[in-house]
Amino acid sequence: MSRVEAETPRVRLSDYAPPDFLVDRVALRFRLDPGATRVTARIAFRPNPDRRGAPAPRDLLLDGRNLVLHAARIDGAAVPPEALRQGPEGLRVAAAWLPEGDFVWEAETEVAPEANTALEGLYISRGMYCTQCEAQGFRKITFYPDRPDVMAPFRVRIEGDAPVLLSNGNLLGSGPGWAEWEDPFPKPSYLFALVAGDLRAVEDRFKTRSGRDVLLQIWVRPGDEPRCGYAMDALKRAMAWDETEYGREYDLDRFMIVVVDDFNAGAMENKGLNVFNSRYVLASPDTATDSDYKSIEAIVAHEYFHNWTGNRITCRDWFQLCLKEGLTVFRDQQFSSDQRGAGVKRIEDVIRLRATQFREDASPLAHPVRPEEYIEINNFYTATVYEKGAEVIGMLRRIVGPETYARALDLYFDRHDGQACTIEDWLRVFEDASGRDLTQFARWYSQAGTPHVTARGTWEGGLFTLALAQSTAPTAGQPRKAPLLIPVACALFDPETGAPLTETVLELSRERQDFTWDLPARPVVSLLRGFSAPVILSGPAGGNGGAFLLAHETDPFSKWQAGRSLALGILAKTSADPGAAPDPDYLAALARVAEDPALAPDYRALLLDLPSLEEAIAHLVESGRIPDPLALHHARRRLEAAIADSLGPRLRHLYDAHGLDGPYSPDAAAAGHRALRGCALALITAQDAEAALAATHFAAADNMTERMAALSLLVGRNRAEAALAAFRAAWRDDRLVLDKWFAVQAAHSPPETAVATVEALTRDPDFDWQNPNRFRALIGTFANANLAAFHAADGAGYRLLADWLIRLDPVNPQTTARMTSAFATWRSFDAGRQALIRGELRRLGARPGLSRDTGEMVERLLREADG
Ligand code: B3K
Ligand code: ZN
Repeated sequence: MSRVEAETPRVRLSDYAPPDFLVDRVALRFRLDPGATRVTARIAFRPNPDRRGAPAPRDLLLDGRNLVLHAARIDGAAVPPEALRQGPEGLRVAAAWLPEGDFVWEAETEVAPEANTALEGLYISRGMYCTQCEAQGFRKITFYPDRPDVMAPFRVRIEGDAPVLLSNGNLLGSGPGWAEWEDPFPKPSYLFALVAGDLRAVEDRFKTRSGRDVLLQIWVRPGDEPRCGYAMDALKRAMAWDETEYGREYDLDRFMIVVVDDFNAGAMENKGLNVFNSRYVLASPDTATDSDYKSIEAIVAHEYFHNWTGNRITCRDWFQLCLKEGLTVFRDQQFSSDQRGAGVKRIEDVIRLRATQFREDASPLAHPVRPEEYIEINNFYTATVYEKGAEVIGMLRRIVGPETYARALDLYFDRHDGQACTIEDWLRVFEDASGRDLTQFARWYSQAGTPHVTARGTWEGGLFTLALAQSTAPTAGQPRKAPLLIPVACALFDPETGAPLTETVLELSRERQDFTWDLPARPVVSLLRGFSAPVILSGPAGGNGGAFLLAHETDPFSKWQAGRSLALGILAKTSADPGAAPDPDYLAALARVAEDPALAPDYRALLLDLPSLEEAIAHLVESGRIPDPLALHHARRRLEAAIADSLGPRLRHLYDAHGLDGPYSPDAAAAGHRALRGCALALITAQDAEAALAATHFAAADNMTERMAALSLLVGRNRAEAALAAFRAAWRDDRLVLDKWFAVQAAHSPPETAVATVEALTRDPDFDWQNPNRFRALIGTFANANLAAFHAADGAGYRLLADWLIRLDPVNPQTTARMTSAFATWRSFDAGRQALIRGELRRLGARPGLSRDTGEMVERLLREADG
């Protein structure tokens, strides 16, 4: 069956073939109407010279879904019906009807944006027209070779009643009811965008270093203008940073961001016209938390950075997604690290990597950074492609060094500007810049699963030997794994003085490898400093678990990891044995760091923060045990209380010392004080006698960060009734804040009552479940952030999620499919829970008319168990 005829084709990397036809230019005309928008597309095609040898005849295959075709012409002449074959996936124009060389295809199609609840293609969000084309939404707008290796300049005319009509590129002209745009840079269709509505612009300007004056606009609904300041500031900082750090300048006369309320993703990097989920732009001290501000900065930068890594140089096919996403995440991490401090940023990135990507790698959803097949590509916008993709680049930079990395990137931009590229192109640039053979390193892109590295140290006769070994467990479709090239940053410490004796990066390339040093005494070893590779480290010499390292390590990540490992060990032990006392060395070390003025407040907050339940579960699973989420939840509570006991009055001192006077500022330093104070508050109120402080804190808070910190504690301690009512009354009309009101209850309600609370909230008149932000705030937060409740032994949590996925799937397959991943870890639990989850997955999978997005996810989730 051909691509356009098959219902659910499985697409394989190995089947890649270049397009038969290239596009020289595209002209689109939209006549907007909610129920019947007319799209006229004029597309200049040219046979691809690279396909000259390919077997004839070459039909013209155009992707297209849910389109009504009104007219089709080639070089101005109507195409007869017998020349066309339309299927659910597109249109085939028989080769016999095509001219020999270049030709212009013209089609008039009709779509119904108001009926488009999937939020892919052209849709309407609260009265505003909006598009989302990545990965394959353009085919829901017009017939087109909707693949990223077909790049063309676009000209767009929009006609409609809306006062503001926007598309990519530079504005050619506008008048009442129309506007014309031109994007001179050849781009793939997934970067096309159109927005129309009653919008207002917040404007600023940026002068590039070569002197180009760029108009910056953030388009919002009337009334939201005062909440764009931070995003605009972040944008200007990102533009300047990309010039100084990567030598990349902006290339159009204007850069626009549009804010929409209904959006499946966080944001989208359409050329010159980024579209953002409102939660990643709109912020004021009263409505956004420090963590919201941090995300806004990172995502605004990420989408802007795509202009070079993604748009100017794009992906040849969707298997190469990490080429743009891994690199752009790496770049946004570097940016945030420069803006806010490297140590804390690295730790936050590792926490996220472990919670999302390690979790995925340990599940039936494991796939390589460059996947090899898919049914629905939207299912592969994953932590593996994004976060592990970024880690792979970080390792590459470590291996070749920062100077060579910079030269390789210059070469990448010079060599590939305007092209659609592959991972092979990317790695070749590094080979050329460094002179190294990266054949083994390339396995990071093709081999799924998180490697386990074990370490053993022996000291004998003045010789210290570190024996490292690596292995990666089988994953779906990959029963046997080859050794990877793993950079292991390492330091050896003098056990007496605590001073580092040596600091180096070991390259572990074989299954087992010894490294030796002449040393007069046995050193203390710290491995994986800076988290130099995305691996799970264990073993006596490599556990980084000692109070010694918590005291003496100078690498911020490894110092933090030392404390984290101790905490995880305690949780594992005390969840199985509730009477066991936490390790006094750990408590003593924590008391020291809590008060160490040499450590920045945000870093101290991370040191004091306990591992999440998710992390504690993963730790047990990694060491071959079956986790009991509820027991771990209680163990975590007991450990909080024990820390509070042990720190005693120091906590109150921290709480008082880190209160800030004056107006709220979202900068990292101020946020650090709030984070440390929030940590102290959580520990203080872990003691029943002090619980009232949370209510006092809530009442006194003059910003959303402190308000939410207190509210989550009150909800967790079942004392939130009054605060929740006050919060809701104050923010009734603010959608983003109301999302927080739903989310805080979903995340923090105690396990005994959470399912009932969430069920009651689904009946709340403000539970607008078709809005992805609201659905994620309640259902997604419950399933991903309240694990003790979600994993309730009677299966009520699982049933609740499955019921809502069944309801959402026909409306919004993408958001549904994504949320099935809450079930990903199901095989880690006991037989009872496994049977319950399997039952829910089968119930979901058996729904008549299930979307291909969700169908593929359910199939992958069940595959190992059901063969
Ligand atoms: N490239 C978009 C993600 C699109 C999601 C498609 N399902 C945002 C980003 O990564 O920058
Ligand atoms: Zn991206």
